[in-house]
Amino acid sequence: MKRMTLMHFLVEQQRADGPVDANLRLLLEIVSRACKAISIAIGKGALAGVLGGAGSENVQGEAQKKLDVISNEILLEANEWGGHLAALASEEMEHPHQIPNRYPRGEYLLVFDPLDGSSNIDVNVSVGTIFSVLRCPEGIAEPDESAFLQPGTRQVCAGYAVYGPATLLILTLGDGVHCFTLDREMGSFILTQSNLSIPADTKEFAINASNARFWEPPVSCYIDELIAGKDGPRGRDFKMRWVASMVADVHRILTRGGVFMYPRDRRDPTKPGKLRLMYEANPMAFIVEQAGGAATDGRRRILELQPEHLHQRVPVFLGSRNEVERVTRYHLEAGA
Ligand code: P6P
Repeated sequence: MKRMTLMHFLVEQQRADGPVDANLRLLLEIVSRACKAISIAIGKGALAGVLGGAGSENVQGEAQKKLDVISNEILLEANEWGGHLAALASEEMEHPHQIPNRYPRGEYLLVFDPLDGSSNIDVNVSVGTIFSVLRCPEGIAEPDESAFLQPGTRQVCAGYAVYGPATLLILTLGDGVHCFTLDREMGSFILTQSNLSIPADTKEFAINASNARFWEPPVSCYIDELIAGKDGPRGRDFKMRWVASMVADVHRILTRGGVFMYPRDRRDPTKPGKLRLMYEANPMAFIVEQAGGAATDGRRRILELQPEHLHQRVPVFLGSRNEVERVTRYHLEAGA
């Protein structure tokens, strides 16, 4: 494959009269540069004194890691001045962040999880940044939470960076999924794979099985069948993987197939799942569908859910289409 940088790719996309205009191109170049800075900060680990807790909690009531806060700051500072954004929202901030008056505003809304899976940081396991881009509704000067509450089908683009053995940037603009690998010497993201495709069938499933006693019956039935393997109704054996870092689990599925599940469970009826719709489920669902996979909340297509608040949680079933359709069917057959 001819070496093409992310910038070159975006210029080509802009020429191709697709969704990429100058401001979206600037937005994506800035986000990719912020992900590079996060990758460098993470890569220093204990040498930079950035491991461990920040001594604060985020809006979810979860203890923040120093790198959660650092990553959030990197993305905020990188995106304030460019004139491409109307506002930003993040898992780490209760309310949307307004663009300071000294800078121009643009038409896009950026919503992100600056460092997903950060509980894995201190044990040196892959983590990532997840982002989603929406258009700000017409005529809104100060976008508040309501401006962000759009279904996932309205996403202009979505992507994630995964900070693993290599730092990768995965991006969809609504016309396939593309993978860029960070060339650390050049400091550029290089296109290394285009039009990623998730196999419709798989032998791998990803779920935190320690929550089994809290699952709804359709989930228990589906997982029991996978565990029964060739002696059960599925007639073949399956393997389980669970990194507990959504970006790492989703990237494996994007690369070789699989089904990722974080179901609703009976522990806390106020929390219909752990993962957040706006900056985890929606961007990942957009990417997975663009790669030929499927993504539901057990009953409905994730991208069609109407968000009710910024930090809303949803159950997530995504990945190889035939498996997602099966577990979704089990939910629908079980009724409400
Ligand atoms: P559990 C990370 O905290 C995260 O939000 C996702 O990245 C990951 O898939 C999930 O939570 C892991 O949850 O309950 O297994 O720790």
